[in-house]
Amino acid sequence: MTALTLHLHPLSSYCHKVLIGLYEKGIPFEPRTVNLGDPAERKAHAALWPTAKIPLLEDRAAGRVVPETSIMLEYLDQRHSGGPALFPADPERRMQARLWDRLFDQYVMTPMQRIVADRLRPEDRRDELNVTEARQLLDMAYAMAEKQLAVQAWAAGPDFTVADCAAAPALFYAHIVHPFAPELKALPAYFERLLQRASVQRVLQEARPWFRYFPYADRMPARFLEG
Ligand SMILES: N[C@@H](CCC(=O)N[C@@H](CS)C(=O)NCC(=O)O)C(=O)O
Repeated sequence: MTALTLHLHPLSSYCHKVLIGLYEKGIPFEPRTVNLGDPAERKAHAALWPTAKIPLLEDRAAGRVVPETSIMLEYLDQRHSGGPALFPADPERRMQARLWDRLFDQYVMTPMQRIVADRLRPEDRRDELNVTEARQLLDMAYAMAEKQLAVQAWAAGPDFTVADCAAAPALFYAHIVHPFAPELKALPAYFERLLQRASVQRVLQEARPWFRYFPYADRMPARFLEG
């Protein structure tokens, strides 16, 4: 048994972000599924860390709980030298990696989650303005990423970093709820590069049995449901 436990749900985009980092670096861990819809499980999870978000990393050997996906990846990167440096040693590169991690979380993951959450509401409680604003944010973020990826292979420079761990699940779900516009070229090409990573393929493969529960499963491209 490994000392690291990742509390997660197999469909969750933020869980995918940390799983990609763990697989990239080849770090052994025990996945533990949490059902936040179950009040008792939510209460037990909130007792570990008050935000009650998933994922949550528990390092029993160190006797600590590590919250927030970017911090979990930094914690893992500091302690495990295998695989790519998710937080590059060079200060400028590291800052760029942190920046693009933040940008993908806040301007792709967050509006994507707003659109998905709206679909889960009863029809008479849906908020069209909220969804329109989220779509505008995604258009802005796609255009910003398009410029960045026109000149480099990965989100924050020439190497795979924490920013790509954040980008992969964010773009995966976002491109289903809000497809890339046809004029975008570098961003879809980058997304295809992400899909070629063994870590990303593994995460999507493991999530496949759960995709039918995604509120926009009806729009999920067949290639993610087969194989
Ligand atoms: N800022 C947090 C966000 C985590 C997050 O939003 N997780 C979602 C799942 S993808 C969640 O726990 N949602 C359930 C809830 O908010 O009750 C992080 O980076 O760890």
